[in-house]
Amino acid sequence: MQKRNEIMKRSTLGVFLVLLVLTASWVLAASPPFRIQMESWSPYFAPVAATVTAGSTIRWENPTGSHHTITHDGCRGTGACAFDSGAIGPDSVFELSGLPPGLYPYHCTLHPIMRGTLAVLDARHPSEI
Ligand SMILES: [Cu+2]
Repeated sequence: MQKRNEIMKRSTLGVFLVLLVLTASWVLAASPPFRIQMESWSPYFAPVAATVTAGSTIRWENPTGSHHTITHDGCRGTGACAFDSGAIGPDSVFELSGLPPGLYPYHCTLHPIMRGTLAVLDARHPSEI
């Protein structure tokens, strides 16, 4: 009887742990995207310097009346091009996820005066970029 109670306790703990992991992964998967708003006036992105942790989804929203792009600065030279949205129309969004930790300056190819920076931090080492 003693042994049976022990088995019951362990299996209850096991079920609890499985439920905990499932709940945690659901919460993480359901976390809302980090939002960056495009604007028609300086500094053109709000926030213009954004910081997120790796694994986050970043969503650029275009409430302006013009098309814009979200283009990593590496795309215009010989560097590595991390992302390039193509034209994002009015009232449209561009979502990005899965970026490795790093610093990503970006611009709009249609209006090169529009410039922003995205910092993706390693969640385990948030002080390093
Ligand atoms: Cu633009």
